[in-house]
Amino acid sequence: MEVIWKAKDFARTFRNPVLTLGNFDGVHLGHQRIFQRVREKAREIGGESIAYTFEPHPVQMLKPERAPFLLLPMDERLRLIGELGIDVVICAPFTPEFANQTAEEFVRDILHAQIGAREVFVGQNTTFGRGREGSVLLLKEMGKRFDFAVEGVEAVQVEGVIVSSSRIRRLIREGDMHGAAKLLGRHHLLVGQVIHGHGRGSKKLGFPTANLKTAEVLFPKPGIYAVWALYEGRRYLAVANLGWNPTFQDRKFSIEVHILDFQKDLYGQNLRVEFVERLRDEVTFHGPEELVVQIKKDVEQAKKVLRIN
Ligand code: RBF
Ligand code: MG
Repeated sequence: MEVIWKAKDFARTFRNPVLTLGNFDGVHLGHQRIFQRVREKAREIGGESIAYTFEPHPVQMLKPERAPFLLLPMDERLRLIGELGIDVVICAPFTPEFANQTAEEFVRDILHAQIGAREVFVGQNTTFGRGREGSVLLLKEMGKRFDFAVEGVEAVQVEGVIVSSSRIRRLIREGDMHGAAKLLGRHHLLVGQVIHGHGRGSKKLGFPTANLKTAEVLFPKPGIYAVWALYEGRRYLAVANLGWNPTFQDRKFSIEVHILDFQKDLYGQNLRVEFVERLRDEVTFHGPEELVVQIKKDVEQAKKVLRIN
């Protein structure tokens, strides 16, 4: 997959471009359906499939105080879009000037003049342009003028629930990882670099943990989780603790992962963590012995959960 980090004026021309437009935070089942339609149409007309997206997320620029924590950092979003078979992602720097374009200017100058879109697929509720004035309806009208076809793709429903990034965020904040996974079509993921913690896990408890430094994304509700740790293309059974280690009065929030049957030193390495199930709240124990008894139980429970997930 090719990534173009420019709003317009890219040198590249496209063959029969089939395009979609959006933020795609989470790359959830709804987005996946749109990408699938784009890919099918591109194959049908011998065109290139293109996703047009923005960085940073528009609300981060327009209303930073109201911006949600995102489900995925940009590089992960791109990786997932690539895995879904999209040929080109155009990632427009979302500047004040860019945000100030009217919806008509955006369609005329970028979708039509710059890209030469043949077909455009968007979610039914997509908005774009200054003040979010542009809609599917406007796209359809302008498509007649500039000779491209527009299709509003219906939202995906799972068990009667409409898949949306905001609903998924809510489930993750509540610790409902199975609920979130149903709408994402995959487990919620945190990616980070392993940094130095206290060294207490290995020395004092016999449960070494990799402490993660992540991008500013949405964290699941604090607590203990059964997780998959992904490292160098392999999946390992693991448990994670998101919290403050109250037993040791740490006060600082940390994300720690204990990988089962794993000895390697991971400092400085990148680790991906898939959250499968929340096991319990973090508890203040009377001392390390009590905590160790509980961690052993957590490990056993995580094994059960992960064997079937
Ligand atoms: N610390 C706590 O203070 N309370 C807990 O309930 C708790 N549960 C944990 C469960 C697991 C599976 C793991 C790996 C760690 C847990 N910890 C908990 C964190 C522990 O205090 C920490 O890993 C060590 O202090 C090293 O930083
Ligand atoms: Mg540690």
